[in-house]
Amino acid sequence: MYAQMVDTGVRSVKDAAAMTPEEQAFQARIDADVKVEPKDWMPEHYRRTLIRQIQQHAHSEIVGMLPEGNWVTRAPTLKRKAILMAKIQDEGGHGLYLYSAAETLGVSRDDLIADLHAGRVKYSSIFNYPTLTWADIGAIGWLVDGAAIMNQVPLQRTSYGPYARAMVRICKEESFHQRQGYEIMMHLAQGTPEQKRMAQDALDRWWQPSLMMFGPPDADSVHSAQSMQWKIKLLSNDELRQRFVDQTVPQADYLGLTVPDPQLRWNAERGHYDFGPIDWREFYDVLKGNGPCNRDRIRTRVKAWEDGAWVREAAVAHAEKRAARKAA
Ligand code: FAQ
Repeated sequence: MYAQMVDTGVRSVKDAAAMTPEEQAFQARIDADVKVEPKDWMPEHYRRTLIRQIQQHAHSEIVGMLPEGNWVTRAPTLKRKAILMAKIQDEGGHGLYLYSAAETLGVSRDDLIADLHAGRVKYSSIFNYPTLTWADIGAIGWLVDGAAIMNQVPLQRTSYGPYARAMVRICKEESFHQRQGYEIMMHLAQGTPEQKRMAQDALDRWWQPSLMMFGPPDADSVHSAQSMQWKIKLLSNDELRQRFVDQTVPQADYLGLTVPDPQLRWNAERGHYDFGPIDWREFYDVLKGNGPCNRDRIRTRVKAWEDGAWVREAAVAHAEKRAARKAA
């Protein structure tokens, strides 16, 4: 179902001697932490890498609304329902900032969305798993938003100005989302034995997919070397994954829940948790479109897009009328 739309064409980084004078000047600005802005000259590969990453990120926010949307009508209380709806709206807003950031690179939002719907571009693997119980909503906030923040806080310093600035508000909101998820888990973990079992079951199912969110191991990450040279990415996939494990394991301990990894243990020498192997076959299988929910997610997005056509048409007609009135 997925095919790679944008081949950045870069598999290894160029050293200064192989760069054109323009590329050298560009790299010097990146090295000096000067932000790249839309009208600045940039290497074509830099532009295409950003379009790939930002659109994948935007699509993830929008598709990420679906697993949670599944629980709006079944949230256990009115307060939980209101909080969940606000969170889902925030994710929609994040998608919109990110599509806007991508548009500054000369692509149209309609084209990006058409590529998502045709299965030509990726969105985060995590959103192809189902939300089976209310505890999954807690686990998404705690683990998925937790992983998203771990990755996105450094992106506030990414080299492309519009992307970095979009991240500032997104990170603030994601950190609220993470806390609301943890609070749901806390209630369940301190609730009846059945509620605690639900919380443990959600952790069991969401742990590995959350670790996969950070992308393949560094040795298999095709884009990392170039993206880090350009400061599109500030930290590597494995580095962020380790930070996430180190931060999250004590939180699970506090909840009285068990991280589903028999090899997990504190390594005093490294000052980090060691953890067991990740099932990368499952990750690549989900990327190929074979996760439990891939087909359903795209079908739902396409339907929402088609059902919303009249709203977009009405908004354009209204904008045209206003512009004509102003010109008259
Ligand atoms: N899922 O060479 P790398 C959220 C692909 S937002 C699917 O390491 P890169 C909010 C990768 O695209 C979550 N595909 O790639 C929320 C590449 O394929 P390509 C999204 C993945 O770009 C919370 C190939 O594997 N966040 O959750 C994944 O250097 C709750 C090789 O990988 C972002 O997008 C994956 N997990 O590093 C919403 C953050 N990982 O394109 C609702 C920005 C890798 O060549 C509820 N993105 N791939 O065909 C990034 O930081 C990076 O793009 C990485 C991947 C770290 C995701």
